[in-house]
Amino acid sequence: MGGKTGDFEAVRQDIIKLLHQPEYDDGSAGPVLVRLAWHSAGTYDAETDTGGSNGAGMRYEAEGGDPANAGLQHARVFLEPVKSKHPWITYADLWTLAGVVAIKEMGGPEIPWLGGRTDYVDDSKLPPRGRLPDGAKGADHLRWIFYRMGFNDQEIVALSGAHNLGRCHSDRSGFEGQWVNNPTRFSNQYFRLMLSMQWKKKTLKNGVEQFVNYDEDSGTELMMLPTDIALTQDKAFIKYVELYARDKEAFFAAFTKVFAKLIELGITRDADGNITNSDNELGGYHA
Ligand code: CCH
Repeated sequence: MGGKTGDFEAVRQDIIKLLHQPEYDDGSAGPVLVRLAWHSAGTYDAETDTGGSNGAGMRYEAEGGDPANAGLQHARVFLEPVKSKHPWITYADLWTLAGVVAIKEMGGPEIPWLGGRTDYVDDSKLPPRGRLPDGAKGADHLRWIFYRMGFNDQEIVALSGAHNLGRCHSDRSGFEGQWVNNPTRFSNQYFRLMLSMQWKKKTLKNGVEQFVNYDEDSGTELMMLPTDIALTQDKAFIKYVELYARDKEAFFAAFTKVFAKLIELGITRDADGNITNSDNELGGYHA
């Protein structure tokens, strides 16, 4: 049965139904869907107004084949039945909506989301590769990447809290393991563990360096990327790490705001919420 054009609520319900994936990772498609939403939007460059979620460029090799996007085909495949059932929705809307729905369903905040993104690819706005962050780097790199999108230090830290979800896969990024014990539950545990545990550098068999801590309670080895640890080594960043570690509500409020901003990068709307820089007639539908 096909969905009614513009019925974003029906799409939401079908995304919720596909989150449970017993054979996949930790049993949920949620984390990789959140990463898909983020990478679809995180190519944005404020100065040239290029990149961003409009256009769903990851469908094509130039962007989809960027090594930074390795593994995100799993997320796109999970969503394909939803696209087939609701063919009127654009991929750009579907990917961002799936991220928002997944966060909510995993116990996170309700993030405001508006539809209307286009799948029209404007060749002059195609982002070059290399716009997404490299986990092997440090605070300067994070600022260089996220300032380009128009974020500040507080927003960088809040966004990083998404690493409460999911895991690293050695066959995707080269890093391996999860940040927290329950990687399908959205919380501020990532910040708490970052401060409370002793993180030791470890070189994996593939030569990749990350930080690890063996957790005796659960018998699991948890990990942090060098970019995660960089948040604790920088005077401006650590203030927000400390705030979000002790105040879950403050983190949820900040994350809501900054994720909503992320998925709107490069999109302009009129007062009614209708997109003014897209050729999509669905602009402005609220879900
Ligand atoms: Fe991330 N992230 N991310 N990340 N990320 C990875 C996985 C996830 C960086 C690197 C990595 C954000 C910011 C950064 C998620 C959400 C967000 C992985 C492992 C690397 C590496 C990929 C793999 O091997 O599968 C770096 C560097 C930054 C710099 O800030 C932001 C922002 C968000 C969202 C708001 C999520 C979720 C995952 C888990 C994916 C999964 O498949 O489980």
